[in-house]
Amino acid sequence: MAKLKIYGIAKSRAFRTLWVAEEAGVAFDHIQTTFGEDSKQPEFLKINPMGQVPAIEDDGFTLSESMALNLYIAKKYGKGGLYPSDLQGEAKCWQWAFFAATSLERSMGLFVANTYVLPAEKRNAAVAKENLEAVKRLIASVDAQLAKGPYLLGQNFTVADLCVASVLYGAWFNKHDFSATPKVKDWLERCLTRPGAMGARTLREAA
Ligand SMILES: N[C@@H](CCC(=O)N[C@@H](CS)C(=O)NCC(=O)O)C(=O)O
Repeated sequence: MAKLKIYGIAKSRAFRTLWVAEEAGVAFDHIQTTFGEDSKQPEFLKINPMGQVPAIEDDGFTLSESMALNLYIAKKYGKGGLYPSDLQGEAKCWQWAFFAATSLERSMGLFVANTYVLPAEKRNAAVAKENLEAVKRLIASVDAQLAKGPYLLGQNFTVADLCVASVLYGAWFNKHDFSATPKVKDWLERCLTRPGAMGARTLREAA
């Protein structure tokens, strides 16, 4: 069986894929495709026709979308409860993966775009403010969940934690003031200092 291939530099959303692969303990080849020209080349478009990273190739099977990659790799290769074995636990992982991608990441992206990324004349302060408030509310909902147990699904770290923590890491770790949500602050620290996360962080922070 061919080794799992992960496409995408660690500074991209491929950070998530590298982290989940480290957590699952699966051997992989890291192909450092950039999200510029590299990801628009015909060879890469065969892997991901959307021309985006991350993407994987797993023994002839191709997949893209970072949250789908997290769930697939955790389910296929994870051990020790990284991916719950019961349907309800599994569905909770889907819930947090969708939350991370469609609520948290969306609002974070709109805030960041309208605060730093867009040229000054294109930034919309009202959109930035509205989305910062949304992000705070979403983080507060994670904090409320963590009042019930040390991890999102209860006692143990799962791919649900990885989906949410990896989105928060991208733009917020070390920058956002988490003092209003101390459980999230503590949980993020625990998630992002796991050996699996440190492996992916080393790749990202050195890049
Ligand atoms: N929803 C996708 C978004 C992927 C995405 O936007 N990737 C960026 C890098 S982090 C990219 O490849 N951008 C280049 C482009 O969109 O052309 C996911 O979560 O994987």
